[in-house]
Amino acid sequence: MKTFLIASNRLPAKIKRSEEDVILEPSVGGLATGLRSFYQSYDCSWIGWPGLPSEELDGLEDKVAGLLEQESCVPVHLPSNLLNGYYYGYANRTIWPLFHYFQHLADFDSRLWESYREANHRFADTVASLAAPGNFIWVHDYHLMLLPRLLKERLPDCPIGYFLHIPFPSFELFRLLPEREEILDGLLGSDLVGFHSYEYARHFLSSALRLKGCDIELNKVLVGNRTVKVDVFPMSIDYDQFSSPPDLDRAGEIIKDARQRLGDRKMILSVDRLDYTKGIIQRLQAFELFLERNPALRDKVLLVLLVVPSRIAVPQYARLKKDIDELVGKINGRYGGVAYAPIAYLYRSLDFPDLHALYGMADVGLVTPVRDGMNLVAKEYVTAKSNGRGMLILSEMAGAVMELGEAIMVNPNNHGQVADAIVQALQMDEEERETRMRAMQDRIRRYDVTRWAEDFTESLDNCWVELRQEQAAELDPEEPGKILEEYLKAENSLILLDYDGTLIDPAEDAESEAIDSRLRDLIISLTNIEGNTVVVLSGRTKEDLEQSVGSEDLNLVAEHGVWLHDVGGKWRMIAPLDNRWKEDIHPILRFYADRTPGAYVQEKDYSLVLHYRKSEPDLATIRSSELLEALLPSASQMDLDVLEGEKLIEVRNRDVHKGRAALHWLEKKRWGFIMVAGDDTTDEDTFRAMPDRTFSVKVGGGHTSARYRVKSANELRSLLWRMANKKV
Ligand code: ADQ
Repeated sequence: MKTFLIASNRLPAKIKRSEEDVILEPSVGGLATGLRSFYQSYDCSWIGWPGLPSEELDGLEDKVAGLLEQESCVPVHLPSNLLNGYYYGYANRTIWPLFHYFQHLADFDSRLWESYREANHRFADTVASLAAPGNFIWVHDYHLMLLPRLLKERLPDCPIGYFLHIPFPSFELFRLLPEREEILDGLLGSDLVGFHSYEYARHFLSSALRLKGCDIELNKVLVGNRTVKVDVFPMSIDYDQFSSPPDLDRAGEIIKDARQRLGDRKMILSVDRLDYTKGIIQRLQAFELFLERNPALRDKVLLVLLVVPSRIAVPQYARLKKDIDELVGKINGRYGGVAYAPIAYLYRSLDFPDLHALYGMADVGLVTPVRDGMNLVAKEYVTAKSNGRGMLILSEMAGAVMELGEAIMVNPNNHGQVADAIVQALQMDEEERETRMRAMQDRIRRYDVTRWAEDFTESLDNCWVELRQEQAAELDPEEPGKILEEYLKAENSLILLDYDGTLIDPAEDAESEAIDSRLRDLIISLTNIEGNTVVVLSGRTKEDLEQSVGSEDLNLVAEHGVWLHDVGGKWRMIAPLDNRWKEDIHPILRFYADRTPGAYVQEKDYSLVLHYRKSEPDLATIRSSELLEALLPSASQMDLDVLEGEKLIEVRNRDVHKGRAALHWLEKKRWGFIMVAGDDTTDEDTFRAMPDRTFSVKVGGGHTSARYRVKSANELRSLLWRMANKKV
């Protein structure tokens, strides 16, 4: 059985003080209930803060640990000064507002950040002390965004998944965060990062691209020699629990009260945690407008406004509570009578039977957050209306809209639209309500919370298997083992080396004359060893390549295989080539370069290249796919290959590639040892053109057909130096 370690800020059970003792209470809330069945079917430990500052548990730590152990929970104790900076501070006063697009409420204070970092380190210490190689680690939410990286460094043999329960904002917002790069680094320590919606995943990828310059292949981010998968897992609820009939015997007085007060009025239900993102003020304003515009309906409805206390220690929440109290008072004062008030306001947490019964009674579920990662209340309400007799009004700004498209959609800031939606929901005919509600219920049933958890963990498992396959080729330049052994045994060796990205790192080594000259020494040393044939293959022009490595005493390939140069010989073309096609293709490339700031066209003897390394990445992606489409018809007519390289598109004669050029040397004799090293897609041609026994080495991350991998150009050079020094 797999072992899972789950880490989240809160545990599924919370500690409460009673006199001199402590007791354990189950936590409510989506994550705790959602993961319960998953949690019970695996060997799991849950690591989190037990809900009280450590000072309040002084002397009771053993008792707390014992109680939590019975629930397979392990506490991370945090003192109140740290909690203030980490939980009430950076998590809820910086990240929460910023990620929900309330930028004006975000507090950028480096002291809060320090606490956040410290708390994440404490979580890392606890998780690392419990983990064994092969354990699966699942980190949750915005409180612990640094944790994946801290764990990856200490537990390289554990798959790490991370799920964000709130929106990931657009790059324009995210870039405002002073610690944006540390946060991204933290998240990119995971093997799998999950979001509720595609939009959040897209924003995350865009930030990784723009801020870290990471290479992205579809939904995979290449980080050094690792791949991080990014995917969408819309969280759901326990369908069976909410779809079963409410247990009215267990429901309390509150339900009796509600029935009496309701009479034959229709009930509109609003349920949220106290939070400015939930749009409670805007909802009340819209309800007021509804009452104003519809005098005939005034005494026919009751809005039950249920608000759960939350984060009241954060000043904005205390202020919001006051504003809600006042607005409810104002509306009730204006539209209520002696025996009736249009809003029944409850500021408390309800037990499940009460909440469930209220969902069952409500004719309309009014869920209008101004921004919400998902919103489980909407799914709970729809599921609880198994008689099909309710209607959901849902904000476009909730992540849940993607799955609840049959609800009446509203913009929560458009009070007129929300007021009209209430009328529409109240007056909708039975058949239409039922059809819409059933469609939503079916979808929630198919993807309930258990499916969600399984989907995430299976996906993490798959990532790990893929990763291990990729890692199987990892080569330690200091201990190259078989590769060196075979090389030393062989009487004659063919060594084919790509230049940019393989022998030199374009970011770190470019334009460095010291590197160029040391590299020349290395290539010459290897070439001078008896029996060795070394070839440097490049996409550069022959002039450019000569300038970097010289030419006289080297075997070289320029322009991806158009030009060949043998030791002591002259440059010659691989085959007679025609380049008249350039007249037609050049204007197309230039047209795209002119419309893409930072892009330019390079003309080589037998190819044309559009470079866009310096362009705005999103625009470059759009333009390059447009360009590929525009080039396709001409390319097939003129027998040209269109190639996507590292931030470039190259057009060249078909069948001219490094692989073909490599054959020129491969076919010269029967080699005892063959090695090929490369870093990008153009080198994959060479890897594939070689016999199976070839020692192919990929430099850096990403998919490859090579057998081995080293992390960087620097590592490859170390390996080559060892080869040069061992056999002199
Ligand atoms: P929340 O912001 O807490 O969660 P939500 O998804 O609506 O928002 O979950 C609230 C939970 O609290 C629901 O399960 C609901 O039943 C319960 N609840 C609400 N009022 C209650 C009351 N008075 N008494 C008892 N229980 C009550 C965050 C993100 C969301 C995301 C979830 C899950 O902000 O966008 O959907 O995580 O990922």
